[in-house]
Amino acid sequence: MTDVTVYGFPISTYVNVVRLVLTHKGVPFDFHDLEPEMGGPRHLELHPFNRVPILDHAGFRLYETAAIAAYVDEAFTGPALQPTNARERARMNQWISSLNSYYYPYIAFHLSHERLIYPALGIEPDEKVVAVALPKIAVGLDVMECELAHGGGYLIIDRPTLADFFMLPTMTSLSLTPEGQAMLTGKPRIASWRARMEALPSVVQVRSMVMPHLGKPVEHARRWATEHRPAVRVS
Ligand SMILES: N[C@@H](CCC(=O)N[C@@H](CS)C(=O)NCC(=O)O)C(=O)O
Repeated sequence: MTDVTVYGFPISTYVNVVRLVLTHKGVPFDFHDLEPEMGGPRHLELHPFNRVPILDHAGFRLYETAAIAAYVDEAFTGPALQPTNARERARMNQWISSLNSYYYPYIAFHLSHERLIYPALGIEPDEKVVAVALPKIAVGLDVMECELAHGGGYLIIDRPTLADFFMLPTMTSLSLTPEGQAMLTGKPRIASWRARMEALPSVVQVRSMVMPHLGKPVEHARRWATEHRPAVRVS
């Protein structure tokens, strides 16, 4: 029995951040697959901005991954995932904000949608969108490779924090594209960090939930091609 439910679709990057955080904290939860209801009245009642994930804890509903992750860390026992030191906590929040602003948009919305999501639906990739993303992704990887020199094997301290769990699904998504594989070559600290993260029992458990869905078409994503495909400027 559990009073925690995560709503989302199975391969969603942000949904998997929440599943990782809950699993690492040892919090049992149900997963409600919203794929058939995405954009419909039931989904919009849960999330007025038409996104996922949504968390329900005993009737307390929350959306926005950063809010959910901090709530889960504070509302449940299990390993603390936010440093108490003000500077370390600030760095963790800097990573979460950077993921939202500089990594996820170019890696997910640009590269992974064009290379993985649209082709699985028979939609032609837009090479201009990919071309715009690649230099932005390269900057992000350089920053991460450099920052990993200072931590104790993880992004902030010598154990995983929310920052590591925010970054992992997006970096995995990158590694599934040919361009991502090429860009990740020659980034030894990122490779060690990914190997360390992948060895965590919580990550192994969540990965087994996601694997059966990889490569399968995400039907509601057909709408993304017209609704929120990045507009690129051709110079
Ligand atoms: N700011 C939101 C972003 C969530 C988000 O963009 N989720 C994606 C999946 S990874 C989504 O809902 N996509 C569905 C859609 O755009 O139709 C958060 O942090 O939770």
